[in-house]
Amino acid sequence: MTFSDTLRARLETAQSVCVLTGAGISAESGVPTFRGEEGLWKKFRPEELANFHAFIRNPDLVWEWYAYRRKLIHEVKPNAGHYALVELERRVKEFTLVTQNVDNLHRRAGSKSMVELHGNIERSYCIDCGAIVEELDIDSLTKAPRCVHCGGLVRPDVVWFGEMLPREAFSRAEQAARHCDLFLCIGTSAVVYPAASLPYTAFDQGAFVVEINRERTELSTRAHESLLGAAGEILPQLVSCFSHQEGNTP
Ligand code: BV8
Ligand code: ZN
Repeated sequence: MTFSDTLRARLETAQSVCVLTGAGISAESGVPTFRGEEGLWKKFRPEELANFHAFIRNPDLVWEWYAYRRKLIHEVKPNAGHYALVELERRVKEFTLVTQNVDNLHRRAGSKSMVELHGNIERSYCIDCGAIVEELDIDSLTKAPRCVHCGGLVRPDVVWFGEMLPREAFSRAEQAARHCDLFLCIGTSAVVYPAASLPYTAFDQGAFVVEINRERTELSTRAHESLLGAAGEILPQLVSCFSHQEGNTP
């Protein structure tokens, strides 16, 4: 892919980079996205599964759906797009990766400076006493487990629709969007708020906003550059344009 001279210049001079990723960056690992033809919402209704009331109404159904997604995630690996962001983190002085994904693939690829806005499917907690549940052999469970301390229902540690994002996580993400000079928005339909507000926050303070997506989104008309294609192909080429900054060579 050829990049414009403006984009190249921005990549070479960027001092502070903020990246927002969505389900699209994991698509090439084999993880289904939410919207689009093969999306999860085509088969399942988010209202029935990704919200607290659905969980209280039918905890075993919701738990089974997350167990299915967790099992699928255990069978896949990070892809070239995830690894390109690990390399980018090594090359720039200030770097924050903000992900909407709950699939843990960025962490498995080796990303360090990262914010999980919507939680992580590998973690669970008790809705009554809040106890974090680690030791459960979750994959063998088909029913929503009960807390060993108080008997309360155990839920996945993900942010459902209608729930607040973790305060510290979102404020870190906002800070990064406010102070970056380059914002990369990768593999997201940019429709779920407040995560989708971050590229606009960056744009409004003068950052150069680049979108990488297989198709155009609501953000495409506002981004300075919209690169159409697969994240796993574009990102390695994009990252190779960043020169190592002193004090950051591995
Ligand atoms: C909140 C986690 C404050 C769990 C998810 C009414 C009542 C309450 C709230 C609202 C309301 N109306 C609107 C809202 C706000 C709501 C919202 O934004 N709704 C939208 C849909 C209109 N937001 C919330 O509820 C948030 N909380 O607002 O709290 C509040 C509280 C009470 C009352 C009012 C307000 C919570 C949002 C978090 C919800 N949790 N999931 C789980 O994963 O199971 S959302 C879900 O969507 C995922 O987390 C996902 O991360 C997120 C965004 O989706 P994407 O990642 O963008 O994925 P998508 O499939 O959409 O797109 C993939 C893209 O990749 C596509 O563009 C595709 O072209 C591209 N692509 C595909 N392959 C590739 C690729 N790109 C590059 N390369 C490829 N190879
Ligand atoms: Zn408990």
